[in-house]
Amino acid sequence: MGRVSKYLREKVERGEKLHFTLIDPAKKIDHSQLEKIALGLYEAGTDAFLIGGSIGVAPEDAGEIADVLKKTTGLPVIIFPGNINCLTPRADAVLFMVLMNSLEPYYLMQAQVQAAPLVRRYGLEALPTGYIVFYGDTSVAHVGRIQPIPPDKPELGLAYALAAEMMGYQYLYLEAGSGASRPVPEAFPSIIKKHTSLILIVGGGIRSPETARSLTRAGADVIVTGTIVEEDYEKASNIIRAIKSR
Ligand code: 1GP
Repeated sequence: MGRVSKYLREKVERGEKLHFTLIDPAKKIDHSQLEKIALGLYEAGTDAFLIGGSIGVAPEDAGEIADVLKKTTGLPVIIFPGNINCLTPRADAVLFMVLMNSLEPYYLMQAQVQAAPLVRRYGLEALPTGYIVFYGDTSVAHVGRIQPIPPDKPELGLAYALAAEMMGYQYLYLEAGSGASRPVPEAFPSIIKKHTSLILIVGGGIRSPETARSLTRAGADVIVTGTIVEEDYEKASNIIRAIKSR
């Protein structure tokens, strides 16, 4: 097992709830500000950084951000790729994802085929991840040509989760979409946690400690926040503390 996978799995197996801080390299943050944010969130207890975005990520920006985050905090930096342009050898690992509810063959297997030789060449640790996007009105939904998941059909989410587990993925990311007006419904992590042993990552539209805590109580192992970090990282720190205190 790779170093990042071991780090995450050990925490989950100890019963810890985790938080990932998402930084989108397309949204320019200057380095001193980034250092300040990274340090603040590290002190609040974030467990790793995700870097990536749906549109406009330049690999050199992703690389620079990875360097700053690693130097400032020493935490794992994991690429959360919208496409192969997000790959940089300066990160530690990559969520090696299949966008399971995409209607577009590129996101089902061609992006992965393009990415795999680079992931190997860059020495990135691949974290095998199923990725499901819920709502149709977000950038990721548009770019990924998704078939939305009906929010009142958790059994459909479970079917995706079972398929992911049967295909050997270790992580499942339930995504509302960055900046979504509502998070993933709790019934989804709840039913999936009961019936699979996937590490469950939940993100999109999480803006309050209460929402984060309800989702972890429902079964999420990892909460991701991005937009709130950009808006006011103190608010993100409160979310992290809520997740950790439970
Ligand atoms: C998006 O799940 C992440 O891919 C985070 O979403 O920006 O809404 O926090 P937010």
